[in-house]
Order: sequence, then structure tokens, then C-alpha cells
Amino acid sequence: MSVVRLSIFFSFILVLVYFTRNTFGLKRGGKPSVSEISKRSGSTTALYYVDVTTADDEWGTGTDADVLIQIFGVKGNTSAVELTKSGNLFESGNTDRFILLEKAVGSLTKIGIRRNEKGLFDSWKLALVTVQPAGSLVYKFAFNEWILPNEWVYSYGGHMHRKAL
Ligand SMILES: [Ca+2]
Ligand SMILES: [Ca+2]
Repeated sequence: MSVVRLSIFFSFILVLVYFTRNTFGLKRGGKPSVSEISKRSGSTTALYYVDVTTADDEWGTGTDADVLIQIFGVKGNTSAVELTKSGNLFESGNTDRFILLEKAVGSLTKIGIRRNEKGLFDSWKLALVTVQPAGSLVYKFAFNEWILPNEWVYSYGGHMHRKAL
């Protein structure tokens, strides 16, 4: 075999490998990865520091229910995500911090909070939620109300506070 023939042969093999991989990649692709989705929709993700303060001014303010949050901004909204981690969350007077990696929504406009009826005495009085997108302002959402089960409660507060982390 001449050098030219040999290089053509190897080029052919390379092209074959390339197409085979692509074909298998497509066949295999059940769920696209997060980065693939981000690229496709042109959106980016952001880190959110969420601090949830349960009221302590009445009896039974704490809860063991599951709590969801949804963050709204000028560029859209995150999905509804559960605020969860280990430990006894949402107890009277406590502030629980959660770190979420969600869609970047720009300047925040409002948040939604929702709980279910899990646990004994699931009633929950929520004082306040602050949300800080990483590297951004802290947005303060006042509630100071009993959160009824299985319905979204929104706060448009959003008083901005600069806060050194
Ligand atoms: Ca609890
Ligand atoms: Ca309670």
C-alpha cells in the first residue's frame, strides 16, 4: 500500500467511527443532560441561597410538612422545587438555609410557597423567606401568615438588601 492509499484508508476509518458514535449517541439518548437542555433553550442556571424563617409568635408555628418553593423573575421562573435537607426543618423560630441550583430568572419579582399536610400538627406559620441569587442582592419576601395546605401562597415583597456574605 502506498502512503496515499494508507492515509485515505485511515481517513475512511475515522469518518466511519465518527458516524457510528453519533448514531449510537442518538439511539442511546433517553434523557438529555442538564447542560444539553441549557444549551438548547439558551438559558443558564443560577445558585440560590434560600433562608426560610418560621414564625415563633404563636403556638404550633412549626411543621414537618414538605415545602415547595417557586422563584419568579423578569426572565421567567424556576420549576417548583422542594426545600429539603437532613434534620428537623421549619421549627418555631428557626431559619433553615437551602441552596438551590435552578434556572437563572434575572431580577426577582415574587416567590411562591406551598406545603402539604405531612406530619402531626402540620399547620405552619411562615415569617419570612430571603432569596439571594449567588453574587446578587438579597431579596426579602415577607409572609407572616399561616400557610394553608396544598395551595400556593405568593409574596411580592422583594425589598432588596445588600448583604455581605
Ligand atoms: Ca419540622
Ligand atoms: Ca404546626
